[in-house]
Amino acid sequence: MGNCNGDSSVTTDELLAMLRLALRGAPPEGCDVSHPQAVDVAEILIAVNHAVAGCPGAPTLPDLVPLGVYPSAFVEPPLLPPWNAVCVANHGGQASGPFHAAIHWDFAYQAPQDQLLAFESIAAAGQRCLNSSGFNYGGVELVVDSQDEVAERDETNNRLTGYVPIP
Ligand SMILES: [Ca+2]
Ligand SMILES: [Ca+2]
Repeated sequence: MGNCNGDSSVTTDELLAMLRLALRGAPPEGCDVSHPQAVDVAEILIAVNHAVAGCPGAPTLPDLVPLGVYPSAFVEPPLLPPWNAVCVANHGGQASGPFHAAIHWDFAYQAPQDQLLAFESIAAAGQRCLNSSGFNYGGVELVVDSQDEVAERDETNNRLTGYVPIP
């Protein structure tokens, strides 16, 4: 809707062409209009929404989301050695490319500890678990793409806090 040249995006020019069509009833250049009389305000609003949000089916950015930190024996398939599995999903429409995830441990029994894990690319709608180095339990904060290497659809959902229990 409103996308005249098939490039999966709606430009201002295409919106203006729709407005002209609505006002004059004449199809704009470059548009294959199958219902020349039928452009109305509702259709223009849909086109405006597409211009703002992107057309349905258009390629979207990756979106990394932290799933959790678990004892490695609890993920499927289990990771060895039995340390902590750090699991991340990509809810976006494109592979993420490589990125880093930062883990901050808040222990009751020793000084806090920070770890940085290097992830390989995660496919669109995929997920991946990496083994951390060493087994820890306690409060944990996981931040995916902590070094801002991936442009994401949503940059606000990259942080998760949790607690890894003593197994
Ligand atoms: Ca994200
Ligand atoms: Ca990012």
